[in-house]
Amino acid sequence: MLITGGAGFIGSNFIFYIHRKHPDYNLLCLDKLTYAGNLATLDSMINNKKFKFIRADIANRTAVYEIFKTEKPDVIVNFAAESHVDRSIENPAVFLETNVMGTQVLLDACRKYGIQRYHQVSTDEVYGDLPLDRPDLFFTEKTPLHTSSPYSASKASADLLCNAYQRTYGLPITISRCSNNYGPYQFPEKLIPLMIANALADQPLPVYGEGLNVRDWLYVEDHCAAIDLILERGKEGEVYNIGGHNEMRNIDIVKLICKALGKPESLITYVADRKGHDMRYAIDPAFIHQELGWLPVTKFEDGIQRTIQWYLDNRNWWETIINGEYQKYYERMYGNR
Ligand code: NAD
Ligand code: TDX
Repeated sequence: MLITGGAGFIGSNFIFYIHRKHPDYNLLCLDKLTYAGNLATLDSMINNKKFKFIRADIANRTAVYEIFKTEKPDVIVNFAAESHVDRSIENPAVFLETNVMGTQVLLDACRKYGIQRYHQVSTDEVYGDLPLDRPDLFFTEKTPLHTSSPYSASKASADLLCNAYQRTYGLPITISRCSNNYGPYQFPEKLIPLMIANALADQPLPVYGEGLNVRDWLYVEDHCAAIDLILERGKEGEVYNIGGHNEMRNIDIVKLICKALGKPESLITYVADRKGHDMRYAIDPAFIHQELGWLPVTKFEDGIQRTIQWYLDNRNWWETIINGEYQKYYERMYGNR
């Protein structure tokens, strides 16, 4: 199984999950190790005989073809992406390069060398957003694509390419669109780890706008389990929405983190809103439940406690990141906000 982007947040959790669940699988991780990829995350796998790591860019056709030629993967799960909305607003180009062109290179490699299954890890952001005053509305697999940010536009483009390669060339492709993930090893530029890290340092907690935007949070392992099921029993050409009906306002998440860490809510600082900020995401997971029997197992109350404890126990992992290139990004993003 070739796992691209496996040195990032969800990809690394997927590698751990798959290795536990299917210890006989040979796993190959391909990752460019951008600012978001961290080989230290994969420390526990590096010397494992069932695991191999190759540093490469999915948009580098020569490198990708060479890997397909020599490694002959049966299955590929594509997590590799530029994944942060705020960075896509700053600089969209690299999002198109990795998320669109990179996906195309992988699909072409599958055409050339053959594949049993290509799985594209997509996002609920391809559906755009829902209004706050219509709690009865949810994203289903039939909801039209309607993107807001360069990030979501690049992910939707990749999905359309996957559909086209499935229909035109008959490639065995599945797509999943998941809601917001949280859990261990998430890069501290994203809401939950950023607030944990800042709170622990008694730094301001920058909430965009009024903090009323709603996200539908899923523990990362539940996402991994859903992908594993899709690989085993999903139907080629199908899209599966993944989410656990766990909608929360940003401000409530930040207050919960303050409480859990014994920090005052006076740290909360309202800052300029994100441009084009999506109001509400909410997945209807009925299809994957009915078709594959998937249901999330981790309750938010447990998952968030486990996540906060993980960041307390693994300070070294995220403090190293925060002390590096990330500092310049933080200054650019939040300095004059
Ligand atoms: P992440 O940013 O933590 O990790 C991305 C990984 O991809 C990193 O290891 C990075 O080095 C690697 N990468 C980037 N560009 C690459 C390239 N050109 N070639 C090879 N590797 C490259 O992202 P994440 O949060 O783990 O997200 C993984 C996937 O899941 C993405 O496709 C994202 O769109 C999707 N997704 C994320 C969420 C979420 O809440 N985080 C929700 C739904 C879907
Ligand atoms: O400092 C912050 N303050 C703040 O109020 C940050 C970083 C975020 N926010 C808000 C913006 C969003 O409404 O919190 C919410 C969550 O923000 P992010 O963690 O950046 O996630 P989001 O934009 O919702 O996108 C995430 O979920 C879908 C992932 O980053 C994507 O990769 C995934 O596709």
